[in-house]
Amino acid sequence: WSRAQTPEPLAWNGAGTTRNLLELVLGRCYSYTQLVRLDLRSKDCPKILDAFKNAFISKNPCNITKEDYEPLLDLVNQTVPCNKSLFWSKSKDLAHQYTRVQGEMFTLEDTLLGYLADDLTWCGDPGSAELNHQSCPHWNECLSNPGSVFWKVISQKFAESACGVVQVMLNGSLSEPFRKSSTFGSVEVFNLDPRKVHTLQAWVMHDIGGISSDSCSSASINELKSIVTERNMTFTCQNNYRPVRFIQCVKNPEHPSCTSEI
Ligand code: N1C
Repeated sequence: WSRAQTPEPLAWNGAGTTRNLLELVLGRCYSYTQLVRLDLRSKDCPKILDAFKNAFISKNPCNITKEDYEPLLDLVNQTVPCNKSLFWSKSKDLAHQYTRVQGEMFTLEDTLLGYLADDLTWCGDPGSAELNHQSCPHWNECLSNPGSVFWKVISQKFAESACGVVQVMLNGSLSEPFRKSSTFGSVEVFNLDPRKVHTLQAWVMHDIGGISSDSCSSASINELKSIVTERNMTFTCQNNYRPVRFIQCVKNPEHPSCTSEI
């Protein structure tokens, strides 16, 4: 075989496709549908894997569109019960720890699509039907890459389908707990449907041991409040929502905020 018959894939600045990507996605699909959420046990995992692959295989990884993922979204088509959606921004680990213990609420990664892709990287190459394990576009190279488009489109669907009271966990240890450029600030807030969602409750969590401040009255949270109220939904905010604080306290049981009511 000469070199010319196995051309190098396009080179990008981001990490390449995760090793064993397809096995991981198929395994996660079986794990989710047969062990985690039995209400989805009739889903066809090999078909879901195929729709996932077809979204980006043999395509330029800077030209992926929302439409590329439509067949996958149509196959999965999962809804979250009203009052059970938990959005987050810059607080992923804590949000996941909370839903694991709480048991009834869903972050996007507690739905099948988010579960399949969490922490994975994937892209193909226009010149071949292979995955590119060498490199994938970094978001600063192009926004229409397989990962960014995927998270954007599934975040949009997740927000569109929310109903009742919805929650968002924000990171109060950052100077801007709410950022308009985040997925939560740019996609999710604007895709909540005010005819279905009447209230957005923000939980602003501060790291234990960091400086404690009243983030709910900060300029950043006020910006979120304006967006939500202008969209005809009620906004509420709590610093250090206690059920989530208890989870943080597992690692810091002696901290004053864990031993008293404050
Ligand atoms: O940009 P963010 O957070 O505000 O996005 C979080 C927000 C959540 O409410 C989720 O529903 O948007 C959804 N979401 C994910 O679930 C998700 N899992 C993994 C958005 N992005 C997600 N990722 C990856 O983390 C993805 O690569 C994206 O760029 C980051 C966003 O993290 P963030 O800035 O803390």
